[in-house]
Amino acid sequence: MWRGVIETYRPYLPVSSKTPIVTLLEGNTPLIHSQALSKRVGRHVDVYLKYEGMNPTGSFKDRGMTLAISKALESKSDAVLCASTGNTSASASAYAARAGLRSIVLIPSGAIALGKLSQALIHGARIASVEANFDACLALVKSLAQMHPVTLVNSINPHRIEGQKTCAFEICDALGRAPDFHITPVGNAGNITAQWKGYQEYYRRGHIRRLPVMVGFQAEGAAPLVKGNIITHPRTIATAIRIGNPASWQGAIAAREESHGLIQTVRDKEILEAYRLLAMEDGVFVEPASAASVAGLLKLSRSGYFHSKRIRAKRTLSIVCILTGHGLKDPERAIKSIRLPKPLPPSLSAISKAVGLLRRSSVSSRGTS
Ligand code: AN7
Repeated sequence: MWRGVIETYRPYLPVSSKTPIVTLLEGNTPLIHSQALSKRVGRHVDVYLKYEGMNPTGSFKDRGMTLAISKALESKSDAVLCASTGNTSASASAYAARAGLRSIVLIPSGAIALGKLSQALIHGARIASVEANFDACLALVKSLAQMHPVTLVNSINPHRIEGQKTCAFEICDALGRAPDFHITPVGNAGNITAQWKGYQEYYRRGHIRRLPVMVGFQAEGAAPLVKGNIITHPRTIATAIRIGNPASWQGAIAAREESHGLIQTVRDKEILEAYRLLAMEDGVFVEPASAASVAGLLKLSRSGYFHSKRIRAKRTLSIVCILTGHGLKDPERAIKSIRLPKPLPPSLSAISKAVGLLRRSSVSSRGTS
């Protein structure tokens, strides 16, 4: 039986026999081969999707939160605090509920997806909906954490990074080696930092013989790491990564430099195309921010990046795209991107016509039926 990321990777994590383990059995998410994307990228390339939306609260945050909340409990904290574009607050409030801790979350008012808000509400978080963006909320929780005896569970909490590195372990365990390329959306940059740390630790322990090239994608209107400066008013439809001053800035740059990787931008239009493509061709429903990795994959592919790498490598290349959050987090976006069906009378002919089920005999007389 799967026992969650802490029990599975205990020797790699800062826990002891005294740590009370708070888990929802996160991790062990599917690594799905995508025939559709492999074909699009080209011959001798295998594209895999690490579907982190399958975690208990629907995002990768659970990997870090199981550890952050377990350590908060161990240190006798009675409340946890975070700022969030939605997923961190969903995860923190669920794990805090399970641990019997109070959770307090600051969210940018009107800027988080409905599913995520509903999670924080139902798990009993005290929610402050702040008239400011995520970066301002993060600055506020840092101050609050200094003034009150509460544990900050944003990714500046090192336990979050420790837990999240298990994503890299799982990918290596599943493939039997590291992928050639690891592509991930980047917002506050905790995840790319954690994933790189995970690969490095597996490398140092001799579990893998090569490290992957780390590739991050930010939304064009929220790309401080690409532009090289803080973005005061970040903009993107991908609300999860609408972040202008990432906390793990240095970690992301180190991952890029040390792995000879890239951090680039994708436009909202490209994100939405990848979002629909994943749903329509792979049957995988993600939230818009998660589609940034696949949008980036396709952008790099069009530029010939993988082709030249493959020629040099003289073998099949493997690429893993991290799909950070579930599509059901943001149902409004799905409904906005596809036309909603109109209500119909309960009549066979009206329904058949609407759903494109033409009777054989009527195919030849289309338009007259
Ligand atoms: C679906 O919940 O920052 O680069 O407050 O929810 O580690 O920040 C969420 C980030 C990617 C970016 N995909 O990860 C929050 C928050 C999804 C996300 C990211 C987030 P980081």
